[in-house]
Amino acid sequence: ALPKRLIDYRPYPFTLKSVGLDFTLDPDATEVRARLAFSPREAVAALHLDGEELELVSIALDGRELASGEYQLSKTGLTLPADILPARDFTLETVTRIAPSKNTALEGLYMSNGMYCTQCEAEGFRKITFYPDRPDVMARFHVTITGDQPVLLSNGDLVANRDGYAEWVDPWPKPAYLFALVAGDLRAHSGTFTTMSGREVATNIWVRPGDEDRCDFALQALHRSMRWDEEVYGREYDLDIFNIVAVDDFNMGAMENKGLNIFNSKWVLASPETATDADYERIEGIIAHEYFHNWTGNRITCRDWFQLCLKEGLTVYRDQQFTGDMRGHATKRIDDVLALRGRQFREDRGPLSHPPRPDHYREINNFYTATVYEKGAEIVGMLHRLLGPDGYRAALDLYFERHDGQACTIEDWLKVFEDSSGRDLSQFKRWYTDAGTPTLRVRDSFKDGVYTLEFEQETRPTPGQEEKPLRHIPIEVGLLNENGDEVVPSTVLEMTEARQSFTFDGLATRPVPSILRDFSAPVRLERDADTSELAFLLTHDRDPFNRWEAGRALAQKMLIGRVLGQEGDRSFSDAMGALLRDESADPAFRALCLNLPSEDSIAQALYDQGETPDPAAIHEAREALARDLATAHKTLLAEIFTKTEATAPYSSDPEQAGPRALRLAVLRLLNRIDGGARAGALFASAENMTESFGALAALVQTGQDASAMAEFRDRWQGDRLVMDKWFLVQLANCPPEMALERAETLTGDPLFTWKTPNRFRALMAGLSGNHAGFHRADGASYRFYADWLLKLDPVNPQVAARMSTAFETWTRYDEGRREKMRSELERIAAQPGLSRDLSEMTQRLLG
Ligand code: HT7
Ligand code: ZN
Repeated sequence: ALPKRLIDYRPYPFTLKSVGLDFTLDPDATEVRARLAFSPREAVAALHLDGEELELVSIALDGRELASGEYQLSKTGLTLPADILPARDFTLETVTRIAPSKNTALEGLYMSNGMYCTQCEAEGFRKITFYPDRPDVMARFHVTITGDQPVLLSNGDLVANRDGYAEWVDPWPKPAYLFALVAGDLRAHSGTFTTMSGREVATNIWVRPGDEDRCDFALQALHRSMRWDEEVYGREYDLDIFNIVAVDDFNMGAMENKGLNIFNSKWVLASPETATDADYERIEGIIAHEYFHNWTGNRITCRDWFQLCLKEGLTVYRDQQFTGDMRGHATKRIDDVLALRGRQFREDRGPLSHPPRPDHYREINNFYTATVYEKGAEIVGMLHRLLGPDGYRAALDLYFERHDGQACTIEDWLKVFEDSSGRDLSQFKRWYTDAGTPTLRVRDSFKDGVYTLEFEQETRPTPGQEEKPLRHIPIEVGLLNENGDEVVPSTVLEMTEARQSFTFDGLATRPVPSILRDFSAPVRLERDADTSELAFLLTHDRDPFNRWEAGRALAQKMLIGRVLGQEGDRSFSDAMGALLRDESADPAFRALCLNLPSEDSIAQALYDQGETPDPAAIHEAREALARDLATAHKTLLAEIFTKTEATAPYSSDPEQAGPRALRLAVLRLLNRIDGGARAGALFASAENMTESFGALAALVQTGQDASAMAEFRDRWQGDRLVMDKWFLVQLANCPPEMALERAETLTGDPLFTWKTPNRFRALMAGLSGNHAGFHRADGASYRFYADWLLKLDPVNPQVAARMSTAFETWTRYDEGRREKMRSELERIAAQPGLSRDLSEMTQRLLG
């Protein structure tokens, strides 16, 4: 199929005044009666409705049954020619039949553990009924559900409910991708929330029987999110009920359907015994994210799918702010930058690089990417930094006032910022339209009390974009004197030229610069800072992000030096020693500093420097550095390990989670020299999943984990979420030479229910997350992985396509590995009947 292009956008020629949907549920033959009330916007236009894999039972125009010659039915939809349509308002009524029990792709209406549920974003609604399935067609929905399930849910407010029948009316016009239906034997964990204007909202978390006692954290997180959106953005919830449903079979994390969010159960259910601190934080963040979509995504939606980052970038930015407010801004920023570099920079450096607002695609499901989400959020953060807090809030107020109820574009969004601030953002817009991560090179000089920072920006060509016009880059900078005092406080420099100098005068001595504070722009900063300067910043910088960044740069220097066979020095080890002794520093922050860069990020750094990464050498170097660090500080580390032992009952609050994170970071180091003794003891005594799983992960690293793994499996085999962890950790963390063999064995485990996305992802991400194990020189892991993608593709193309990104770095490596990955990709591409999803991915990966 030809790609869809942004420039081909045309408004839909009809408005849809109302939608009535009647569902009669049946696993093999659900009947959907749809009444669509249209009003023509253009004099003469054919009516096209999207529809896929639907059986059309009947069709009537204004009550008149149509004969088969009066319309055209194709694999992609239904068209009524202009000449049979009245020039006034009309109603089209169709009856279609679908088979939810046969829907393994989990798009449209499907079944999970006997429960009906839907996933309509991006283009799933067309698998439910014939409809203009595009986000700029917004309508009010009235839904009835007939079925023998005890709980029948849809969007909006419940207006009728009796045995086997429910009726839902959503007063807010919405695009079809926000439609949802759930039916099943579900239990609610319920609460109420009083909005800022005093309205009572019923809040429910719906789960399978038996899971009710793992919902309260999610419910409280929802209430915190609702309050936060009122306080920080002035946004109030707009229905009388807010439902969240947890399902086990789900292609992504969660979905923001109006008033009826559907979640992967992994991101709802939590108890101290089964969820880690990281899970708790993530659950809170995802609950917030989906809730925040109610305004940024639902009330104001996207005109077309090219504008996806309009809702996703903004909503990610909002959930990042929220988590920062709940749990601490410094550590949240570091986590977000780690994720951005680990996923988005990686994506941007390879064949899948694309702009946050792409201008063409074949399969939109392939564009729910780190670039759209995480880079999209960075762009919103840059706007916030450029305009300041008041300017940002004024722009957002105007956005909600001007565009409520509309389907918008990035142009609309930027215009709001321009109008409210009076600034010209035409150069800034390139962050949305251009792909690639700019490199920012810095040089400095000092003469007669004047300090000069000279910046140079460059962006490499990316697929389809050879020319790279200059970006508008906010660079937050502070200057420190030799005592560590801030002589120039944080200021935002705005770079718009290819080369640009900024001067600071009246300085007594040459300052130490702290550049790109708080990671003020998603760029790669290149600066030749020596190790003493980095150690100085790690100790003195007021900006916590740059303190951490200095430590990271030291670690990276050390690791790259080792891989390249250079002599190391003690600077990193000394700096970490100082940090370990600094009890005034936040434990969570110290934990982040102690975590060594991942093997994948070391490979990326080497590649960026023009070197060919050797996965085995990288693994060795990282292990050796961890061992050396542990040996150099073993007494101090052991003291911290003892001191951070919790005495209070478990809570996932940052006050407890921080020291726990430090304790586990310390454990991972000591584990390298104590033969797993501490990890074994902790595994035996742990009373919460954070420590139990942390200890297990450490044991896996030694390769001596067989009995712990068996014990863990015995205890948790009945718990699908904990078992996903079990599948993942034993592959991601094991010695690389064991990874493939373990993966092969695990695929034979009766608990490897590979059609369940969470389970498939756990195993495959475990293998691909073991950098040296996945990139074995003989290419055997590549073959195994590709075989499984091919097996999954006919069942669930979305997940297969998404998982193919394990190959996105193939151009980084040596000839041998490149050839092997290329030939696996070619083998996939040549598979007869390959899905559009996986076919687009392999073609883009091959370039
Ligand atoms: N907006 C939601 C995206 C989503 C999705 C997309 C494609 C296929 C399945 C999906 N499930 C959810 C989630 C979000 O960003 O909030
Ligand atoms: Zn989202």
